[in-house]
Amino acid sequence: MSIVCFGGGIGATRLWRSLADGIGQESLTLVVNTADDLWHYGLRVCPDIDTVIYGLSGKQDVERGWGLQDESFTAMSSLAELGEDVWFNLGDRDLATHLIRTRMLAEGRSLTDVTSHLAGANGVTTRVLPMCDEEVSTEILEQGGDWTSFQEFHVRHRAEPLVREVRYNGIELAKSPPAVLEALDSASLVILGPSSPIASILPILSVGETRAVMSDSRAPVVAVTPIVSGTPFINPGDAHRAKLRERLMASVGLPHTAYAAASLYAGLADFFIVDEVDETEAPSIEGLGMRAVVAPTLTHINSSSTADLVRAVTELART
Ligand code: FO1
Repeated sequence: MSIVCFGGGIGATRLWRSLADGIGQESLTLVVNTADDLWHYGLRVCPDIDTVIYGLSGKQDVERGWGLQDESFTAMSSLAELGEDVWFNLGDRDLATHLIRTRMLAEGRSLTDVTSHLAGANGVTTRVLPMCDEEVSTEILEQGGDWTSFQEFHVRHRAEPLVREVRYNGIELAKSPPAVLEALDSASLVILGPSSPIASILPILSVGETRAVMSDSRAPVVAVTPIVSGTPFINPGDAHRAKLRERLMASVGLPHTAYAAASLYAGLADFFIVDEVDETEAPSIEGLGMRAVVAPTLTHINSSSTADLVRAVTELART
């Protein structure tokens, strides 16, 4: 069984780890959003790619949700001592990843090659592919403000401002990497992971012919809801990410509901996995032309549900 998974960082990685444990890392190909990426002090930082690699390697600081365990921020403190406005924190161990990536890109290697190297260096055998090798940057037009980079909106402004518009700068020049298209051709299942639809899934679907090839492939497409109503936030990061999702959904006139997320995948997803607490939305989701599958999706809150979610997903590969 070969499963191709589309997703962003933290939310998706929780499901990828469960799937890797359930069916084996070698059965998964992860296509990761790179529209969150940024240049920071001359280093190329790829938050979603690094979150996926760190998460699968077991080195991720799960509490923080990004970066590495046992991390220190000495370099950041030194920058602050020199009068810098430090708003985006790169840990001392995390810096090694960005130094290697920046050097390899400067040598002319593709982001696909760099990512494969970094996954291997971290002992990750799952294929981790960037959505494209070209630079794409999500930008946010804040209410009463200017166009802001995604990370400045998300981290510096804490996703507080209302959002008027979102754009993916450079998306028109982005091409679907051959490795992504080959993975889709041989997939027995495609999963749209529980990530922010607008910040993480739609950028991937907007690259080149990725969406068309996915539609034409015989593999069923399963979307896993990124939104579960009434979710207890186990850490401030989850509340922050929920606010980010909500602001971005509102920018396209959508409420922060499972049905609204499903509506963004109409015409593409064959199945939509909705959490048990939102079971009442299942009939309206089916009205979008996709089968609603009710399953526990908050595996990070009650890990006992992990096996049920993995089973629900993998059973769809056999349909
Ligand atoms: N998120 C924060 O809220 N504050 C940070 O200072 C921060 C730094 C950071 C550095 C590397 C990295 O890979 C991720 C980092 N993140 C930080 C998380 C990041 O904003 C998110 O992982 C995604 O971009 C949004 O899902």
